[in-house]
Amino acid sequence: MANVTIDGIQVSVPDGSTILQAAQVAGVHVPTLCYHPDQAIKANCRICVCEVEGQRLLQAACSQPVYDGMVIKTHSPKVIEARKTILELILAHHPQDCLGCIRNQNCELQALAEEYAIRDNPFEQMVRGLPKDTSTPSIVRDPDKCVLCRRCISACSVTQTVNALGIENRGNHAMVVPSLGKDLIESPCVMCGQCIHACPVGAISEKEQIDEFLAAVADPDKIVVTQIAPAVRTAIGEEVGMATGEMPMEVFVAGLRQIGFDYVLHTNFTADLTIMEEGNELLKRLKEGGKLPMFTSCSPGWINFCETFYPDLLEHLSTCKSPQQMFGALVKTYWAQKMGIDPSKIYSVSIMPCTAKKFEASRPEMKDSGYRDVDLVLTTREVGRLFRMAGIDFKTLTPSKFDSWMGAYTGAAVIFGATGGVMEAALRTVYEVVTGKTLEDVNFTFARGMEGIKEAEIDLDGTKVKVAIGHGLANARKLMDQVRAGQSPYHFIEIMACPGGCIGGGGQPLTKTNAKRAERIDSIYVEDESLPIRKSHENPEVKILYEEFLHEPLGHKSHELLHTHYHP
Ligand code: HC0
Repeated sequence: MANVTIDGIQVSVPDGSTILQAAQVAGVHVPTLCYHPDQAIKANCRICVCEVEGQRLLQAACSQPVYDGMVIKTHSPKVIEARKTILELILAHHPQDCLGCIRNQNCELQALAEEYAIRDNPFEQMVRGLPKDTSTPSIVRDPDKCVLCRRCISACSVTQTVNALGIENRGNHAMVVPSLGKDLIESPCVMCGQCIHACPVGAISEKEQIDEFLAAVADPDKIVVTQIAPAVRTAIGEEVGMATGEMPMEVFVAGLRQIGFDYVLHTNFTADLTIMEEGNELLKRLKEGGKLPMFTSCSPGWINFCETFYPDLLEHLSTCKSPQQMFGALVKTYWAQKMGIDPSKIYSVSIMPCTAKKFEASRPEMKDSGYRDVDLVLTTREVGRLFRMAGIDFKTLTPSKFDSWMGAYTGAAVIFGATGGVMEAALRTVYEVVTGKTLEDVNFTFARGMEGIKEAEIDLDGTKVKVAIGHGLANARKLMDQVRAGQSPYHFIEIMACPGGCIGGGGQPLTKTNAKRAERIDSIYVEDESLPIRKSHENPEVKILYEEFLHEPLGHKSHELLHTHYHP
């Protein structure tokens, strides 16, 4: 242990701790910018510099290890002057358009400028005037705003092993650029949006489509219908001043009606439907000798990753469309018929935790209903903005129920939002289908939690099925390399592109920590346990859908509307 003194406070910390870690133990705030709690230390911004007694040069708190007897000043006049100069230099290269920036009031650089009372910048403004990269349907890059912290590069290369971003040139000319091309669309970017969570400023953001939504709501010829992804409710409250998980579902629904949706339905309905189709597909492959292991196919960042890096393994993917796209295909066919609504008037908007969902909805083949199946995808953050714009007071809002025919859901659908949830939901159904017995304890706890790869062997009355779960694409890569090498022991693998699953999706309220992801996951399982039905095959509206329209899982209509193919 090392005994150190920080701003007069004595603390004892493990050997090898950094000044920043020791400051955290002492309860002393040291500002940071390039530092990210989930990433390796970069120490390139120098905002965290501190004064160490006996040393001439200021030291970066994020990288400098402490030693026994070290005396540190985190806010001496010399330190404050250095931090102000660093900030002024960064701001001299940064556009001063905070009012119109997507990160206004949620920007680490803006917060630092306020913290250090930066007013008149003595350095001349030298913004480069680089064009925005709007080449993907999901993510926008504004290179002028980049502060070169490299957090996006770390998220993309280490967390996701995608390597779509790199650094070009050195010194004043250094730039974060898409690899292999000029624009992001030419790079291997899978559009997961983890770089957005990592970015401290507005240099990378979702492709905001609030104006398209407002135009649709204002159009009297459009019937605006929404679906809400399983992971959204747990986090939407964070956008409007509530705690994680605090927003009750029916209050959320009431809020959506307030901002102009004509009908509020649920992706959870098609999550239950996915289990019916995917569970039966797995059983068919097990019985008839199809490609195994079978991979889940609902996370579009994961699909992009598989298509880009493992095109030789595409046949392992379930042919099921994601619940978002199953919903899109059904809302303009089955639901329109049932409601007596002209499908050409339906404007189908999904609310998703995911930036890659915007890309998925725009895939040319996603129009099996005869129309664009999903017209618009809004992220959780965009809906948060719409709620704030509408000035909704969620404390006084009268709760409202989902609309019929595609609004009912079970606990199994709710848990899709967390890593392991699709697997657990599938097992709840597959067990009962295979054994014909009632599953008394529906909790497959091996599937839960933030461990990168989880696995188990499930006994289905004598039939042993080996399953694995990976979240975050670095973990997916490990599982995929095993499959490619012919060494995978599994029959069924769930992959979600984002750490924690969809609760950590690129469109969720910004977060940097696994602690926040775990909190969202906890709230998902609380909701699951609170529901009267927790098995997908018991969803009453899904039963009606099969009776009246689809007739059977993997049947002709299902193949037409609910299944797809992938592109190498
Ligand atoms: Fe997900 Fe989904 S669970 S991918 O994470 O399967 O985004 O929440 O909407 O479609 O249902 C995201 C979340 C979904 C889909 C569902 C799946």
